[in-house]
Amino acid sequence: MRKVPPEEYLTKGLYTTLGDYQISSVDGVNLMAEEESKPVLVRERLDVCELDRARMSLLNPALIAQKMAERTIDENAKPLIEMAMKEGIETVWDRFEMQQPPCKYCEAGISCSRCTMGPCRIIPPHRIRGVCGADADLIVSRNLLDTIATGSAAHSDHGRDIVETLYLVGTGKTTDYGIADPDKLRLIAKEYGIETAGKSAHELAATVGSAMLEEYGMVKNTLQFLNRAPKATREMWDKLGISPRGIDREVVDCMHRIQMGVGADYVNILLQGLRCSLSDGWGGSMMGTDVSDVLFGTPTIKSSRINLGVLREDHVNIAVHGHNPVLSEMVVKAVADPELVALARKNGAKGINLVGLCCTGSELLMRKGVPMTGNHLNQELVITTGALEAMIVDYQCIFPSLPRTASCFHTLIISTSAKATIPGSYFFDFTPDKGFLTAKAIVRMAVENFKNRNPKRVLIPGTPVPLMTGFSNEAIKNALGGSFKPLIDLIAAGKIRGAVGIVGCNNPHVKHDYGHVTLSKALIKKNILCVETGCAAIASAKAGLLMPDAAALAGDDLRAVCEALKIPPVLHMGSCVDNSRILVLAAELGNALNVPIHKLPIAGAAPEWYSQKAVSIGAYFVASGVYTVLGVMPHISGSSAVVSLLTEGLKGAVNANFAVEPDPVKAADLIAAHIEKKRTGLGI
Ligand code: XCC
Ligand code: SF4
Repeated sequence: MRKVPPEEYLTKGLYTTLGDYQISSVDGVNLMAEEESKPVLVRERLDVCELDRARMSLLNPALIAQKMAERTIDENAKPLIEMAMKEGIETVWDRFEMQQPPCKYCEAGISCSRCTMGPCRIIPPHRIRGVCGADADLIVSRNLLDTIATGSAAHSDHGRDIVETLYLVGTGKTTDYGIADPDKLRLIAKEYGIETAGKSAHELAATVGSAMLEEYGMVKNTLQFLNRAPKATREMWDKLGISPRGIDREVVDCMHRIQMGVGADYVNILLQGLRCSLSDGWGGSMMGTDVSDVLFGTPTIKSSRINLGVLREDHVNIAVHGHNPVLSEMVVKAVADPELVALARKNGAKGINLVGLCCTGSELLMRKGVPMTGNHLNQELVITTGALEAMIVDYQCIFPSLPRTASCFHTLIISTSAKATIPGSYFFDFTPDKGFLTAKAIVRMAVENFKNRNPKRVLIPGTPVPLMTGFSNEAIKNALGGSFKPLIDLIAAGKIRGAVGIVGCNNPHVKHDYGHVTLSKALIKKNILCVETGCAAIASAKAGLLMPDAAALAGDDLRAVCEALKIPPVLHMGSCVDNSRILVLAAELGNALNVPIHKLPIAGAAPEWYSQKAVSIGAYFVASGVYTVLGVMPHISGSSAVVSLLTEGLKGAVNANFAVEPDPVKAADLIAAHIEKKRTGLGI
């Protein structure tokens, strides 16, 4: 295949169209099947595999066995990790090893390259200020604010895409999507003070969509959903001056403060971090969750299956990876299209098997029961099964290296967001106005690719684990008979000591899934209910904790509750934007008891977090009054002032703080002690 020189790449526009380069088929795949939606090869098709694999020397089998055991507790992942090492297919763990040891200045957060007077590092005792005069406290806090703003922007921009879709549905600019939960839309409209009488769901969609889009700007100067929080919590924010004003505004304010010569006081900088995170949790993410429920349905309790074993040898396998249900919901529709199913059969497959990965997988799992392959560190392994025809990605948490992994197999990586084009992927410009047509073209490409699969290279390990999902607040209330009162009574009676939101990612710093599963098990043993989202929930699911029979692992009281209600001791509440469901749950408990969130016997934990988004989540948990324990140390150790503010000082401001504890068993002890203290405070 002809390589595209960069100058040509630039002059021909952002993408190299397949037409320009006469690539009408790759490995026999007809890429021009759909007239309306044509894929575009981003830059060039990667074919680095042979070279790379030759470069990786043959490892001794004992070392392979040792690494396999050290890297994960996911039994289905192990055979694939082993195969990848034997065949020299690079994975995240190999790259992690190659990055060791890390730069100690970056790790401590005391390097700065914000401007060209630098880059600067703080090296005590003499080099204690950057060229501009910034000291360690300022450099660390600016770096942290940058991280929070990035995470908040990612969540909130995802929320914007969902809200925009609602608006397009309401104004008739797309007919591919409908209003799946008009009742929820009406409730939201009322919260916004919008008259609902006599209005159709579509009219309301337009009005609510427009009102929500306004909250991204700065005319209104407040966010509607902040009013869901208990009054005392809102007063705390106002007093501290951290009530968010507008979603985009808070992100821009952060970026302004970290420009050289603006923010100079680390306390002021970190407070803005809290404000920006609140605009994510109670703003962008909460809109993302609620509007996704309106468009695609509020999750109800249902069953499904999980792990790499959900791939099927005799089916066309398609994985959706990323975060945005606007794409994945259309793919769900497309894989059921009779024409495409017939095409799959014509190509020799028994049908089309759609599976999820990471948060977009959680969205589909919660609402549709679509089976799930795994979490963040499973993403390359899904490809190495050799049974995946296409991985369709949107944005966030997608390894840029996926096309390299795919080049060792027949798998196509299909990117769909103009924000996240990936060299070596086939790009479809996915927009809601022609969502279904594009999804169909993508699925057709995957189906046609089935004949390129090499059956000799297929390795689908093990059998899937069953799970129970769909625990939206609405579904939990339903299961409890219509309100949270029975839950409150159980907590008051001490049958459930409290609840913990376990959230966040995988990170090669931690043995894959070990942090999540160990912490969850330790907490349920102490009669503490776990509510989980994102990759944490997926880890627990793979370990069987999302099944009612996992109650056998819980303490006696929690076990009895789970058995009576026929629910698991670990509840799956959704993707990472759905951490807003945990905020709403906390708010509703606080409102019912008429106390601020910080007085509740609840906590948060992120045992394996990696992402900037996770920092924003942790920050809005703490800013909302939820004590939060991290399993991975953020890059802040270079400033004892910042560390002490986050782990102690914040108690005086938001009545909550961060703790860092890499050992999940010890983290469970910290959390249990905190919950008991809060129970005493409430007199229960
Ligand atoms: Fe990404 Fe959301 Fe983290 Fe998983 S948990 S690694 S952010 S997919 Ni959200
Ligand atoms: Fe150095 Fe200050 Fe520039 Fe950072 S902002 S690179 S500390 S001079």
